[in-house]
Amino acid sequence: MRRLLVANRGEIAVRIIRAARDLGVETVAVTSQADRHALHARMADRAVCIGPAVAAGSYLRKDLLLHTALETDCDAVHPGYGFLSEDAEFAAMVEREGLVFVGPSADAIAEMGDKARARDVVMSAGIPVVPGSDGPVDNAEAVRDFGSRFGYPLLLKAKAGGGGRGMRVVENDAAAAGLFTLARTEAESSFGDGGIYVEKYLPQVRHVEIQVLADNHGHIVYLGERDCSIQRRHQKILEEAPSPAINDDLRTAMGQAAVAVAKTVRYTGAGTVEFLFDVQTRDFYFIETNTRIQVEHPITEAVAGLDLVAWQLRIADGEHLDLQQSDVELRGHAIEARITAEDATAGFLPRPGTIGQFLVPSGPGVRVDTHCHAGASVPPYYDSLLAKLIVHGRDRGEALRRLQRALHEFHIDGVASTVPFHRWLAEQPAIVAGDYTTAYLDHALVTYRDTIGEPKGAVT
Ligand code: MV4
Repeated sequence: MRRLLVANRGEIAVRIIRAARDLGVETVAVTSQADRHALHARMADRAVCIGPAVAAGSYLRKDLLLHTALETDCDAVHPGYGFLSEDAEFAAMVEREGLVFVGPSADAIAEMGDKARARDVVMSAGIPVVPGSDGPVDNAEAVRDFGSRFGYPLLLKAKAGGGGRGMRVVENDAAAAGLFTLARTEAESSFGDGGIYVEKYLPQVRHVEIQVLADNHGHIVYLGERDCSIQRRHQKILEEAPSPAINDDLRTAMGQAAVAVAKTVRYTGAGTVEFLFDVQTRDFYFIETNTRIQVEHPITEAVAGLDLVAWQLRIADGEHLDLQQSDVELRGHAIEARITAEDATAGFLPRPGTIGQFLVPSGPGVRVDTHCHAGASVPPYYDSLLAKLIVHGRDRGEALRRLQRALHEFHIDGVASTVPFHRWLAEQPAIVAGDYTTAYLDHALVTYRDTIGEPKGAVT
């Protein structure tokens, strides 16, 4: 691989350019009109402006991306995360033009992209899934049947969804019809596919995902887990590796299950198998597989001592994994805080604009992945991620102290940021104790609003 098209923007584009450069691979960046002076455009060997600010006219334009890759004589395309990273058609288009798509095959993406089908495939491999419907359901009657068999609450999920998009909790029979219609129409408009499947809703769970790495020669390893339970409206806020709730036996069992899932679709590249961990029963259940590099990959890099993006490129270039499962050694503890341009004192409203001061933390065990700098513009067209603060320590206590230190060194003004919110969160007893579930943050946000005295009527 000599030259790589980076089909993304922001911090992940910067991240991919760095990994490529470390491997001696040249990079071509693409930008929208709004990103012409962005850091990723300045860092790449070449930058091509491909369209207007709106993603639909630029970063999502498969034809323009492919044309640019061919025009600049690239050998491969890295999609990053979001945008086209899990678009099987784009992967197929890239491969059809003789370029390498840095990710799994289009078939693997398609198979894991249908969340209902993924459940069936995984269930047939003997891996535990949440009790749920066999494939999509056609009407509310089927939902009520399921409710009478398995009990409420239930969760309606879009088969073309994922990441919590299009999920609806059904509390009882009476609510089934309305919510089914709502979920179906939302899925139809959001994903062009109204298919809905049903699962038993597990309220007291942790969201624990396993990182897998597979080469094109049949070698697969798992690299431990990440606990991503601290989410607001399915946007992850804080992630950590390892999970405070998982011991070695569970880690091995979930890791082996994740490798088995990867094998069902002959997975290649970096992938993440998501589970729910029921803290009461200590059972885990497969929920979905993400066929892309994830935002939170740096905490796995910190504890495993690997460069996952470099491995994506090396695997795409045909390299063999040079490590067996027995070589994988997870050391210490890492935590990531996602810093976004949102005002946590006003219901996390996005507040784009121009960055003024941008003082970044550093020192032992501190990493900041960002595309931002003083004077940079934060456009309103894309997600509001400003930076990822990743800390690593010998144990969870040291990682937490480092997180608190680094957050107090971090200063951003000119745009709103969630740094003040993260300073507060990092000191909350449940976070300090590592004792939280997916239900934690919604309640904690009520406390936060009281703490800062936000007007009660504000958008939550
Ligand atoms: C669930 C669940 C509970 N029960 N499925 C959220 C995103 C996607 N990865 C799957 N997710 C969940 N699926 C069942 N059957 C809980 C989550 C979940 C969650 C749900 C509500 C609020 C925050 C959450 C954070 C992580 C996972």
